[in-house]
Amino acid sequence: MTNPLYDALIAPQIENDAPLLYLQGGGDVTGRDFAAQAHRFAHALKGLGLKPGDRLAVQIAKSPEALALYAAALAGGFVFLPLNTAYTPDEVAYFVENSGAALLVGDPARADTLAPVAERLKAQFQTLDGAGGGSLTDLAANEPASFDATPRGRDDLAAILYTSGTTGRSKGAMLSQSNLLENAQVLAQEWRFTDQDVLLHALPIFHTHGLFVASNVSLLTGGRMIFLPGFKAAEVVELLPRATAMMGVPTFYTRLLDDPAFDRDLTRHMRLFTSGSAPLLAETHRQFEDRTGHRILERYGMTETNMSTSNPYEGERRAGTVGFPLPGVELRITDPDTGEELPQGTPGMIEVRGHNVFQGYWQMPEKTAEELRENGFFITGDIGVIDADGYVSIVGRQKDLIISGGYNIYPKEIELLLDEQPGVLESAVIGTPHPDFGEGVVAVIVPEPGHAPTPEALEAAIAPQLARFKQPKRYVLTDSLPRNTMGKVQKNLLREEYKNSFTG
Ligand code: MCA
Ligand code: AMP
Repeated sequence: MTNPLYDALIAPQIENDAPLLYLQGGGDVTGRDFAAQAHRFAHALKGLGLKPGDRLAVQIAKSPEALALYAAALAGGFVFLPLNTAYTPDEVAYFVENSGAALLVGDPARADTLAPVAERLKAQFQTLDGAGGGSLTDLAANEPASFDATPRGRDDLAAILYTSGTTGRSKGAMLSQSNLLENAQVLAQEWRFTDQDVLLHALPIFHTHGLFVASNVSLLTGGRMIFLPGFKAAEVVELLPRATAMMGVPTFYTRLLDDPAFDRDLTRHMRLFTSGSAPLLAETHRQFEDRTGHRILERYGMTETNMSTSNPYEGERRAGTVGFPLPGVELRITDPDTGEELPQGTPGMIEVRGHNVFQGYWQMPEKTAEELRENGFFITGDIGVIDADGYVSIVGRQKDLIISGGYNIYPKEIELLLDEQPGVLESAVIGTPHPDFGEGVVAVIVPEPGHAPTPEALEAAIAPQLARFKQPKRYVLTDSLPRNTMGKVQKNLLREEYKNSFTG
């Protein structure tokens, strides 16, 4: 028996003496060194008692070692569970508890708050910092540089990524070996990735986009990555001349366009820019083409489905659309109320089925049943329409979700915290146009009679529990919330009323 993902992504690096990762400020990591580090980590994890199928939760800065830890999880058959570095210890605790993680790896700078979380939840705790140091690296230091990969089947879980629910807590999307491998193979083919590519990698590696779309595709095709800890426009401008491809969220592209140094010359030898995770404005698409001559290739995906659609590599990349279903993916538009398929040209619920669709939510069979039909179609919560040429456009969302700078923010989670605060009668959290993040979070607060809670007090109260990027960037007080006859808050009216919160 083999280990399909390890065999395809990591094993080819064992004999690779060429650079795999170019690092900021010079220096690089060869494929051989990367594989050796992954193998040493895999031994260390086994030494800690982790068994195949155990969940390995990590909340660590992006670094070559962080990627090697992902590779180690693949090698050992551990289920990789990456977490946003912005999450507070309270947020991390939920993921560790819900997944029953055997080990939490966190930044040493946060050990004083994360170690007690792990201890309370009976998980082990180790550290790894952004420079690659920490207790896990120390443990691994004297381990062998080779490792016999644990056999895995195509349906075995490779990763669990948490995604928030419109109601209730986050759900762990279970992704199998074949979900990840087949999607990477399709993307590599569709986007023409080869071992000649140098991918400028500035995305975080705790989400689908940076880990499975960017890193997996590059590893699969034997290319190299300029591996940056995060996105800084000036740095990207400096490094672009060494790259052939870049993947980004729309905020990357608007920030690049804001930089006067970003021009046609800098991107002359680039062959591909892709965008996803949030809607790319048709206006940004056009400005980008005017400035560089490149048409950004927009694609659409979800944590539960990896990538489902893409604009064509050859052929028209149509602004404002997410292109066609990928090979091996079926996409249909249905009536959100009845589930009946709708005629072409009619907007409705996007449902997808194929190799890319996840295995269900971790230990939440009823949630899985609500969103994954017995016939294999996954109900995305996105409203879309297919035009006469077959291009899919996303025209809205049925789920109450804000996407800010490519991060998903669920209003319910914030409203529940705000509603608990003294002086708050009720609240509604909405997303309104934001020049940098696409959408920005606005909290509309109805105070209790005689109270006027201040933004400062509200912010201070929710900060310990909520990652910074989820916290409202504006608070407004109002007398009452608009409701329909069913008593449901009409957020569309609020979005209209406060639409100039960040752009006015
Ligand atoms: C940072 N801040 C944010 C965000 N990022 N606020 C709202 N939304 C954000 N996305 C806050 C910081 O906490 C800080 O708060 C202030 O904004 C300014 O921070 P700044 O230094 O400008 O931020 P940054 O470090 O430059 O980050 C912006 C970013 C980053 C580069 C756009 O958010 C990012 O890398 N986004 C990519 C997300 C991504 O990979 N999504 C893929 C999900 P203060 O100053 O007040 O303290 S996967 C997915 O969605 C599906 C599957 C798909 O299709 O890909
Ligand atoms: P996540 O739950 O983080 O995986 O986010 C997935 C959601 O991001 C999708 O359900 C869409 O609402 C949104 N999304 C991803 N790509 C695009 C895109 N190209 N255009 C519009 N929305 C997108």
